[in-house]
Amino acid sequence: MSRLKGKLVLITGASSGIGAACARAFAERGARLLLCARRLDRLESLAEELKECEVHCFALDVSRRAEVEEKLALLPSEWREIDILVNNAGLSRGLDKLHEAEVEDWEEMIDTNLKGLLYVSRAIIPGMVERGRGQVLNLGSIAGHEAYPGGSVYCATKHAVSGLTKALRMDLLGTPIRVSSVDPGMVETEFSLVRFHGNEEKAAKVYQGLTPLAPEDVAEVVLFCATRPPHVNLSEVMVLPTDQASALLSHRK
Ligand code: NDP
Ligand code: 8X3
Repeated sequence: MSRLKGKLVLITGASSGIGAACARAFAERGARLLLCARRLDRLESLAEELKECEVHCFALDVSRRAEVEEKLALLPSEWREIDILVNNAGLSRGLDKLHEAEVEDWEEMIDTNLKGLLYVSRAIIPGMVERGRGQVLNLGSIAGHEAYPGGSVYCATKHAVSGLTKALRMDLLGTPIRVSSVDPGMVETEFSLVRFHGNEEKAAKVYQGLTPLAPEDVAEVVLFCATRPPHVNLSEVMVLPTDQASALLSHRK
């Protein structure tokens, strides 16, 4: 029987890309899904697609601390005992030199990728500790291991995710709760469109001449982490397209 049957999985940023692909992958294995993001209409369409499975969607901006605390505390009772938290919500804004970049872009990345992930984790992990079961899967990035020009603050947030994931694993040592980070290279999602503030031409260039990962490729890795036996914790998994060797080195035809 699937290890995930009936397990309650909370996925942040499930309205697009990797988060939506994770929702589909967990749904196929019989999990119950709590899906959140800011675009509720997108979540509702996804829930409609997954109607064979139990899904509860709600609008949540992870960067708003009071909203995170309130909405997660007010979940209906049958949706409170979260077994698996997929901290996926995140974005990049801009690819500008640090001394030329927009401060608003930095704040959005820090507030979402770092503070948002922390707010959600702080709200959910105490219940896992109390119940003596749970798993936290954080979406890091190759940008959490390497830096690249123009990526200063995005890379800083993903380095921070790497650091806090390691420390959290230490904090939870002695409990059965597993903590992993899944760290992809280039994945074709709305990520680059968001980075370039909706400029489709610039976004398309990121993947030109190479085969990037699809969001489903990353979801399979997340699912693999979630389906290991309880004594096995994949602490950190980096997954790159074959056409990418490092943050700065890709093969393009
Ligand atoms: P997408 O832009 O396709 O998806 C990002 C998701 O995050 C959306 O569902 C978006 O939903 C949600 N989100 C953004 N801001 C917030 C917020 N404030 N509150 C709640 N949800 C939010 O990009 P990806 O799927 O590629 O990105 C998912 C994760 O993977 C991110 O953490 C990203 O950094 C990471 N990653 C991506 C890589 C890539 O190359 N694509 C590579 C490595 C890591 P909404 O707008 O509806 O709120
Ligand atoms: C997304 C991958 O290389 O664009 O985290 O930063 S990269």
